Amino acid sequence: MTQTNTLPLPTITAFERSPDRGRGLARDSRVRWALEEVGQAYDVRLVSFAAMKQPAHKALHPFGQIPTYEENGLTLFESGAIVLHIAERHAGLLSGDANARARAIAWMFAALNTVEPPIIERTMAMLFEHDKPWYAERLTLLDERVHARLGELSSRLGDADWLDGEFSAGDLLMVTVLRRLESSGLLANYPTLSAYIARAVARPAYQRAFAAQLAVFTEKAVGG
Ligand code: GTB
Repeated sequence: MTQTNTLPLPTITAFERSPDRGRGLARDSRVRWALEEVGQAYDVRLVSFAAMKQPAHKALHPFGQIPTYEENGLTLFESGAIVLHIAERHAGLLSGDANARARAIAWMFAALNTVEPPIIERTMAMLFEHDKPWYAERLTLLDERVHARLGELSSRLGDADWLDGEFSAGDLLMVTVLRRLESSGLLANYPTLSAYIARAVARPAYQRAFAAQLAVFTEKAVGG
């Protein structure tokens, strides 16, 4: 008798109802995109805000958030670690050349450690501090910090398509981070970065990932 070894698909978690209303800004999107880039099928378990804080989910994610990733006995949290894991296990997101691979990983850290924090801080201020008397002054400061990073990133990218040679997991994370500014108007001064984002989101893998997360929102909006 022939035995077929069919491993279960990796399973990620995502918002049952994403507050971004299907704009693909929640961090499951970067994991979906990475899986699509490498051609790995996956399952999704949708979780409510309440369920995220329950022990069953906290056993997967100590901070009670999405995304998580489960695969054949391995459970991961932190979107950057999940994308790195996917990139290390499959071809397509990290170069075979050791130095190029190390540089791409540096860009992954840069996206999450250097570019994302001022963007998140600005978003948090807009959400939670807009009624404070010092809000306008603070927003100016936060805008300046974001502009500093965008200017530096734009200069480095120059007229290249991607941050370091071929498209990599570094570009994938950087673009998901930059996309969070799309409605802010701050990208308007950086045509180089806007073109970079446009190039990345035109990738078929991105389009599939975006459509998958949008389908969750549409289904929930229609189905209640
Ligand atoms: N560092 C972690 C990672 O990279 O995985 C951060 C994970 C995280 O912030 N998860 C968020 C979450 O679970 C969802 S992505 N939040 C629920 C909670 O903490 O209780 C962050 C996010 C949320 C909403 C939007 N949006 O509406 O535009 C965008 C991004």
